[in-house]
Amino acid sequence: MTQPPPIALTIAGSDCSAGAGIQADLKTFQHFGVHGLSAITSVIAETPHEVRRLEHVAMPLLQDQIHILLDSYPVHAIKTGLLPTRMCIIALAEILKNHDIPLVIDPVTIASTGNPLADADAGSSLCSRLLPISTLVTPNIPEAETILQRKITSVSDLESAARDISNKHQTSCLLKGGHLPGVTEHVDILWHDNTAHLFRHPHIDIPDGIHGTGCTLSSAITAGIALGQSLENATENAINYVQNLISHAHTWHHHGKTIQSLGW
Ligand code: PXL
Repeated sequence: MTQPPPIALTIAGSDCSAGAGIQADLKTFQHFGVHGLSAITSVIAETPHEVRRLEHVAMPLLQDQIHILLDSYPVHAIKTGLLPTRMCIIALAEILKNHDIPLVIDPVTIASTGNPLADADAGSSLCSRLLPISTLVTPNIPEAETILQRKITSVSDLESAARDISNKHQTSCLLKGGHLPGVTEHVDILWHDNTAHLFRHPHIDIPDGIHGTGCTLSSAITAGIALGQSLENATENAINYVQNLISHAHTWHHHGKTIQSLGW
């Protein structure tokens, strides 16, 4: 009899254009040979260029999606994407603290268009309730600046910020350096077990029409954890995967406009 694949659960928003959110997470799990499950927090009518409407799923329905999955499947790793409200974060923390499952948090609050997706007060609950029970948090620079309430402007700032987030919130931190201006090489820093691990990769221009790189990176790491990889190996594999998807991005022409996606 063949071994069944390990299972990963994503708890995130639905992006109908399927470049980010739940849809990106499930495609990523599939790529790595991990069986994906999903619990939807919000439904968003959007493309990479526009967020038109968003509605949050009622709390009992969100709770039941997670309860029925955790009752029924041996889940090996969980990731969270868009957690839009304080109540949603508190409810999730209450459920997850009773389970000993590795948890990866992508602290997303805005779409890549800049539109807010989460309530303004969600971030502080994420830090106080969810980060302390997580295995890894994966902020980009703006998200890390919000968590720490200070500016990050250099590679040495990146390292101290990853360390401080990790120490302050009792978790490991992968701080993505892609937003540092004027560099030809990017550095992502994983602060884990009191050590900085640096991942360097060449700058690739990310076209405006691409979204979902953050969702994809964190779900690829979650897949690696579900497969039993170390955090360092899972991170390295995930970064390579996302770099490859960016360099193979697709472009379509429709109604006189262009629309793009990662190169799934
Ligand atoms: O890229 C961040 C993100 C996360 N989750 C959902 C999204 C987006 C961006 O558009 O739609 C559901």
